[in-house]
Amino acid sequence: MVGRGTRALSQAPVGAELDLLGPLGRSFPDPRAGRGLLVLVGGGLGIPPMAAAARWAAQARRDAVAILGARTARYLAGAREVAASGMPVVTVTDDGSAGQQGIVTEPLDRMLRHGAAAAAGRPGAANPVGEVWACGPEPMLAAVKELCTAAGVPCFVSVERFMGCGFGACLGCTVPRAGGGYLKVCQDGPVFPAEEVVLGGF
Ligand SMILES: Cc1cc2nc3c(=O)[nH]c(=O)nc-3n(C[C@@H](O)[C@H](O)[C@H](O)COP(=O)(O)OP(=O)(O)OC[C@H]3O[C@@H](n4cnc5c(N)ncnc54)[C@H](O)[C@@H]3O)c2cc1C
Ligand code: FES
Repeated sequence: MVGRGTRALSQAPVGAELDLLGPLGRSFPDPRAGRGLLVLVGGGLGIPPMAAAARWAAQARRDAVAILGARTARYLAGAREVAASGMPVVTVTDDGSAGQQGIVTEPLDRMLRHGAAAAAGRPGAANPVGEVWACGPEPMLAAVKELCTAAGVPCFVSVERFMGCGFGACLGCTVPRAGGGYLKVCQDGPVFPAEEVVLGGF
């Protein structure tokens, strides 16, 4: 346990009253509004937030699949909770200690390509992968964005920054906006349409 806040939370007894501020910022879009197969991509510590997203998609009866990746089986925390939503889960680890050996972009690339190939046989048909939601390390988000852009599939990324205030006052959490300027991750995000942000600098 490194941080004071996490230690305090871990030591709070069951039933303790906590003072919380939220919800803040923008979440992933309403899964009922999207079309086609929803692919959730979680990398490392980006897997636990995907458990809530998976439950939301399942409650909305959205056709969805999850791709979860971590360095080793030990770092797959939250994968069981994602699977509990009932959606199929593809697991990858860097060392092959759980699931397929590889990184999350490999199965995502296959899904996007096969989807595009299947759609190619049906003129006018859209790629069956309708939307991708991603949370994880920023190089992973950048790689996921690149694949989705190439496939023409809408992509939403959950971006992380160290946050001072959480409600737009301190400007400590900015991410470059595509086309110039900056966006506040706490208020404008943390979830952004991937094309709105420049990724890779964190
Ligand atoms: C409650 C909570 C909320 C969070 N909220 C957010 C959030 O809003 N946004 C956010 O981004 N993160 C969020 N995170 C995760 C964030 O805290 C971590 O910093 C981040 O996920 C890094 O994890 P890691 O170091 O374990 O990743 P790593 O172990 O370095 O990587 C995990 C996996 O990502 C994939 N990967 C890594 N690098 C690449 C690459 N270059 N190309 C392709 N694939 C790659 C691989 O499959 C790898 O196995 C949250 C975590 C928690 C617990
Ligand atoms: S955390 Fe203060 S502006 Fe975002």
